[in-house]
Amino acid sequence: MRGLRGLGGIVVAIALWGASGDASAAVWFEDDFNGHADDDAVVAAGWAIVDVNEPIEQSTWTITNPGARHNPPTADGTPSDGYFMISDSDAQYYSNLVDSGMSHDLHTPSFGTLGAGAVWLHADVCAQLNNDGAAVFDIDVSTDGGQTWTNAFRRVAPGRFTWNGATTVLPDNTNADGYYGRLDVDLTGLAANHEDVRLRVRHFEPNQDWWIAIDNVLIDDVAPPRPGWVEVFAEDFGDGTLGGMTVDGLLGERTWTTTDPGGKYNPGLVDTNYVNRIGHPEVAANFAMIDNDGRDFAVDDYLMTPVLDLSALSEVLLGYESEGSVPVNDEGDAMRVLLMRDDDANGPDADDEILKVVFDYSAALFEYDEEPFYARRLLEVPEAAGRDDVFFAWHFAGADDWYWAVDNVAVTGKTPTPPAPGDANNDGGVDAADAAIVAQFWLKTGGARWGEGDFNDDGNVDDLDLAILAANWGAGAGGTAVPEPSTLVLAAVAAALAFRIARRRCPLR
Ligand SMILES: [Ca+2]
Ligand SMILES: [Ca+2]
Ligand SMILES: [Ca+2]
Ligand SMILES: [Ca+2]
Repeated sequence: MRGLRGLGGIVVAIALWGASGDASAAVWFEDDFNGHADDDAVVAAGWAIVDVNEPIEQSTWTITNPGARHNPPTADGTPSDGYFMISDSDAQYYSNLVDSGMSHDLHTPSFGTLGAGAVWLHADVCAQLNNDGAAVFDIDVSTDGGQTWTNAFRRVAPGRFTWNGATTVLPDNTNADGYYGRLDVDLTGLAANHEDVRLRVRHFEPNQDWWIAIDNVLIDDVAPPRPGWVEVFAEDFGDGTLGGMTVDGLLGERTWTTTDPGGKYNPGLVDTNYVNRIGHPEVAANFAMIDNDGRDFAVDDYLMTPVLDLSALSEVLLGYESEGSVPVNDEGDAMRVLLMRDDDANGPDADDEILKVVFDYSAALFEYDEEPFYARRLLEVPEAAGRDDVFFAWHFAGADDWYWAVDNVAVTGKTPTPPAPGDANNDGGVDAADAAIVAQFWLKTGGARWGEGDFNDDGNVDDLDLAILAANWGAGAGGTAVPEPSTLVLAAVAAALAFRIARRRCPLR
């Protein structure tokens, strides 16, 4: 059990908070592949193309794009440019064996990270694994010249067990589904401060399972964006309704709903076209979903936030969880996230003006629409800052095109002047109301926001944030410290500790 950190922890926490977003980047390695004319040039640049355990498939990594795929998606889903690397299981005619260890690997050149405080991998990735396939997408790290490797990121085809009978590297509710878009992986714990670091990208045991494509590999010390400290809108569908969101479009039998009309959610279950990631392990399916699977008529429907007042914000960030398969078969198919303007001032509707396609899922896929992708996204939307007439929409159009599930929508932002550290509710003071917020979200891990008490921007609400709260108790509100701050700090700490103890009596969820 971790105890409260002492004064040293408080100092470290404040230093971490103050350091976010200002230092210049250290780049440890980068390659956009555009300078390599062929595979020999890729290898000459220090990359290694390695087939492990004598694969049957001919899915060796190559820059020649034998299946003529689109470039992998960048941060807004649109394709990257120039050359990229791909392991294409669908562009050849054989099948590897499950549990054989057969793998198609791509090793980066060796690079050093001495002095690194943080190491992040950023890359544009389409890992289309196949819903009923067996493929695994791994990113591993070695700091000993490739002698040993440790896994840093994993995705597993959801049908690897149920359809292919694999007994190793099994899919579960934390690793199933493919990945589509800019990928950010924190390698700090595995790769920081070493002389000789290599990554390997694995297409492990593909079984005629589409492909993995990667471009714009960048390894630096810059963390991806974090939510802003101003919480404008949040919806987790926790009460089983669409809550603050509305729907417009064709509004047929299968539009956006929280009722899981196709029965795609079973807690703990992983299968080919189920909701494998979002919601688990909740008993009820509390997310929004449009499910057109097996329904041979059109949907063209929008899930929309309210009109948002972002006029005081200099930065706007849209966060959401997404799981589904992309309709790409027919003209008019769409799966995209939009910034829209309520141009007729009557509230959000499907006919309002599209200001920006924030993320487009169909721009960089080749074909086929039943392979599920999962991501928790946080997208910067500068076009929304300063406006009071905009809303966000999730637009899905197609016919008999599987499903899209969306959860944990959060629109956050930043004001030109940040609030006092610890001011969770951004009301100008650090006080009992903020302590109550920290207590409410205590020990939340992954995806926590400032408005939930994550003051050091690491996505978690824990001792470090409590230390920041305590160190700034009474700050703000004109700079007037409340009387006897030490007493109130003790009260806040006691409240949080009591909450933690209560939580630990229950099984961790
Ligand atoms: Ca490129
Ligand atoms: Ca309108
Ligand atoms: Ca406050
Ligand atoms: Ca934190």
